[in-house]
Amino acid sequence: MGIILGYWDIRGLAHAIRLLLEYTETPYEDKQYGVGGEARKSETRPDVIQTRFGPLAIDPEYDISQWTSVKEKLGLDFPNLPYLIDGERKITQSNAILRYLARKHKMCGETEEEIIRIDILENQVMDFRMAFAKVCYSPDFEKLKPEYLEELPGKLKLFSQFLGDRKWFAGNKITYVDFLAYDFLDSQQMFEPKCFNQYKNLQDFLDRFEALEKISAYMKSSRFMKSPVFWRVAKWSNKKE
Ligand SMILES: N[C@@H](CCC(=O)N[C@@H](CS)C(=O)NCC(=O)O)C(=O)O
Repeated sequence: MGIILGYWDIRGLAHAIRLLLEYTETPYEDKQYGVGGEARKSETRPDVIQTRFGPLAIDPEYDISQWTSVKEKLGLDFPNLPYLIDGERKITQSNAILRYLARKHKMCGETEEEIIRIDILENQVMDFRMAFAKVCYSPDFEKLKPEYLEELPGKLKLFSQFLGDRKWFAGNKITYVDFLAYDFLDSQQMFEPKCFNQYKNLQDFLDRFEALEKISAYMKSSRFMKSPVFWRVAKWSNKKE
């Protein structure tokens, strides 16, 4: 049985994983859970799901039963999305999934310096994307957006300095954190198209990543999902564009 990646039918935390699966030419089933628009039928289904930026209240008009009806039945230690099932191996936590795939392809860094850089960037990207998601899911989105945009150049400057003149974030060899960084930086460019004008090395990094043979082929395929980045309750990129 091949690998199954389970996630909502959005880009979200699955994007970097899907990109890595494609880059490594790993056969996989992209199991996507949709959200229905019909009224809820079950009284027992929870109204709130826990997300990485806290509990997310689900409007009663949304039907998330495609996921909740199987959530506890998959044999996952900590049932969540995304999950990856590879035979007997059942993994949740997006970064654990990325590391699992990356270990198979020696994409976790080799030297101590590379590994430190990977550890830093993995966690830094998660912090930044959580801050971004909080803004995009907030009912105060219109108020928070200008503040976020004001702080964005400062955040990107740190990425730009960290990358320096390296080809990839850890060094000369591509590693799984490049997939995380690509996903986050690309979403920032979608949010603010001019954001890399003063950070040429970040723009070059995005271009280099997209020019990778397998990535470029994936981006041209019908499997590729540029958007929605977020769930339909978000205030930005909540539908396919
Ligand atoms: N730390 C986890 C966060 C997972 C998470 O928050 N998943 C959200 C979507 S981004 C979800 O809807 N999970 C389904 C659930 O809580 O039932 C990870 O990195 O995988």
